[in-house]
Amino acid sequence: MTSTVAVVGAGPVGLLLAGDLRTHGVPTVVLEQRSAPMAESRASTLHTRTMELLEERGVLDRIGPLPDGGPGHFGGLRLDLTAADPTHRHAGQWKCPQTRLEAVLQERAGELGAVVRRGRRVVALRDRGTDVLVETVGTDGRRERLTCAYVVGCDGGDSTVRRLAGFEFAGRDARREMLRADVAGLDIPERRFERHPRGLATAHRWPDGSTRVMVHLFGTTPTPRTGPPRYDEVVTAWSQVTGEDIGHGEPLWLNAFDDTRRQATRYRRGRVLLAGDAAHVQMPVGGQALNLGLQDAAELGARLASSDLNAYDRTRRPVGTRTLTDIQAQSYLLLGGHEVEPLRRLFAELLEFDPVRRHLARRISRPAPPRPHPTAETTPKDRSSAMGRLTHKTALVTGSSRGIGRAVARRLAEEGALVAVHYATDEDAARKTVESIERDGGRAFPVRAELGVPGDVHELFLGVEHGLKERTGEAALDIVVNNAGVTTPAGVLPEDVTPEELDRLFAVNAKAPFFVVQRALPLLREGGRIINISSGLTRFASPDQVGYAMTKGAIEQLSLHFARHLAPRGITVNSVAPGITNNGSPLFDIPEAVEQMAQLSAFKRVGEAVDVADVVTFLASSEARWITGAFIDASGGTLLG
Ligand code: NAP
Ligand code: P7Q
Repeated sequence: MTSTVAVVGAGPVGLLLAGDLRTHGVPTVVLEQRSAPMAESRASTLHTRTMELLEERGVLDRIGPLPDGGPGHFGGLRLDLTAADPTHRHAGQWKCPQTRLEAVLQERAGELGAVVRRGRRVVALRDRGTDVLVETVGTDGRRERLTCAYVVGCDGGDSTVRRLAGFEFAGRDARREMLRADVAGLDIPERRFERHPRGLATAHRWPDGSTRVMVHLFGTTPTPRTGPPRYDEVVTAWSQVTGEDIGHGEPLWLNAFDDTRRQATRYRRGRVLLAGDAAHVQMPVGGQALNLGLQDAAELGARLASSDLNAYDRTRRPVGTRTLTDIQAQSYLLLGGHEVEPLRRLFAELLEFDPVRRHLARRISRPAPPRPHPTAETTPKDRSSAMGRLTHKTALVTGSSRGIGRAVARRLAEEGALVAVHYATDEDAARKTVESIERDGGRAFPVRAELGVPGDVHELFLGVEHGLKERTGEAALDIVVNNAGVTTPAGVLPEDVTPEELDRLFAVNAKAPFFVVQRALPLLREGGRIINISSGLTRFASPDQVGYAMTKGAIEQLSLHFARHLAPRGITVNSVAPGITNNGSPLFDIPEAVEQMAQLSAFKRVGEAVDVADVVTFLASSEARWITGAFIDASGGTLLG
C-alpha cells in the first residue's frame, strides 16, 4: 500500500508542508498546474509565530535578514504588533516578498526529497477508502494517474481539490473591494489608510522608487471581474478620493481584492485535506492569509506524519474561524464609510489600553484557538460560548414558546444560532424560552403571530425581519423550522369532525407552513435548511386523528417538492416525524397515561422534546447537507410495529 502524500499547489503553504512531510520521512509529491513559479508577490508580511516556524526549519537562515515591517494596524487603526510579546526576538512583523519565500521553501523541499512536478493540473480525485486516485493533465495534454495515501489541497481560494472532493465552502461573497497598483513615476505623498470624505487611500514608496497605491470609494460594491482592474479605474478612484491626478504614472502591477469570507466546514474529508486559502478565504489584510496558511501547513505536517488527522481539523478550523471573524471586523472598520466613525473612535480609544493592544496584537501575531472560559460552569450547556456548529446562522422556529419547538429553539441556540422564537398567544412562555436561551449564553428574540388567519405570515415575517436586522444588520435566514401545529381534540370521532375544524387544521398545519416557506425564500441563504415537523401518524393509523394526519401528509409533500425546487441553492428540505412526545402538557403528569403511551415505542418510553430537537439540530447542521426530501422517523421506533 502506498504511503505517498500528494500536495496540490506549490505556493508557500504547499511547499512548507512538503518539506515538513519529508522531515518525517513521508514520500511526498507536489503537483502544481503552473509551469513556472509566480513572478508577482501577493503577500509579504510575516508574523511572530510564522517567523518561529521558519526559524525552526532553518528557512530564516536561508532567506537572510529581513526588513522590519513597522507597526501593524487593526482595521486601519495603528496597532504596534510588538505589544503581543515585546521581548520576543521576532516581536512585530517582517517583510519578505512571497516570491523569495517560495523559492527558499521549494529549495528546502527539494533538498529533503520532495518531488515537485510543475505543469500538472489535477482533473479528478477518487477517495477509495484505502487510498486516493489522483488524475492529472500535463501541459502537453497527457493524462497521468497517481495513487496516494492522502491528498492535500494547498491550491488557493479557487481550490480544485476542494471542489473535486465535495467540501462545503460556507460564507459570503464580497461586499467591498479595494483597488491596488504598483506605479512608477509618482511623487505623491506617502500615507497609511488615510480617510477622506469619499474614501480611503494608501500610498507607500517601494525601495525601487515605485509607489504602491490602494484606494477604496466608500459605499461602492465590487465590480464583477475576470481579470485585474484597468489603470484608469485606479486613476479615477484615486482622484475622487484624494483630488490628486496620478494619470501620468506607469502601472507596473494592477490588482483588486475584496472582503469575501468563506471557510470549509471541515478541513478533512476521508483522505483529502485542505490547508491555507483552499480552506479559508478572507480579505488579505495585514498578511494574515499567508501566515494562517503557513501555520495550517506546519500543524498538518505533524498530524499527517502521526496519522492524527482529525486533530488537524479540531485545532486549525477554530483558529481559522476566529481569524476570519477578526478580519471581517477589520474590514468593517477599514472600508466602512461615515457610519463607522463612532465605532472607529471608540476602538481607537480602547487601543490606548495596554491589555487591549496586547490582546489584539496576539490575535494577529500568534493566533490560537478560542478557549472556553475555564470556569466551573463549563458544562455541555455552555456550548454556545465555544464555537457551535451553527455559529453565525440564523433560525426561525414556529411555535417555540413550548413543547418540541422550545427544545428545538434551545438546541439551535446552544449551537450558536440566533433564533426567532415564534408564538401565538403564550407570551409568557415565549419569554421564558428566550430567557433560558440567554441564560445559557445564546441569542434569541420573541416574535408573535397567530397562524391560520389572514395576514398571518406577513405579520410573522415583519417581526422576524425586524428582529434579525436589529441584531445582525440584515434579514437573512439559514434555518426555518415549521413546528407550530394544532391537533384534533381527543375523543372526536371521524364522524364528528366539522368542515370548520378540518379547515382550521389545514390552515395552521399545512397552509401556513407553505406560505412560511414561500415567504422565507428570498431571505434564505445558500446552504439553508427547512425542517417541517410532521407526525408518525402519517404511517400509523389512529382514526380519531385522521384530519390532523391528513395535514401532516400535506406537510410531507411540502418537503418533497420544495427539496427538488431548492436544491440548486444548496438548501435542504426534510420532514421529521415524532411519535408521542412529552410536550409538557398535563397529560404527561399522569403516570398511568405515560406508562400506556410508552408501550407504543420500541424503547418503551415516551419521547422527550429534546429527543426530537437533537434530530432537527442535526438536519440543520452542515453535516446533514446530503439529506434532502427525506422523511425522518423520530418516534423511537413506534413505526416498527
Ligand atoms: P405544543 O406543546 O402544543 O406547542 C404548540 C406550539 O405551537 C406553541 O408554541 C403554540 O404557541 C404554537 N401554536 C399553536 N397553534 C398556533 C397557531 N394557530 N398560530 C401560531 N402558533 C401556534 O406542541 P408540541 O406538542 O410540541 O408539537 C409541536 C409539533 O410537533 C406540532 O407540529 C405537532 O403536530 C408535532 N408533533 C407533536 C407530537 C407530540 O406528541 N407532542 C407528536 C408528533 C408530532 P402558543 O401556545 O404560544 O400560542
Ligand atoms: O397519539 C399520538 C399522537 C397524538 C395524540 O394522541 C394526542 C396529541 C398529543 O394531542 C396529538 C398527537 C400528535 C401526534 O403526532 C401523535 C402521534 O404522532 C402518535 C400518537 C400515537 C401513536 C403513534 C404516534 O406517532 C407514531
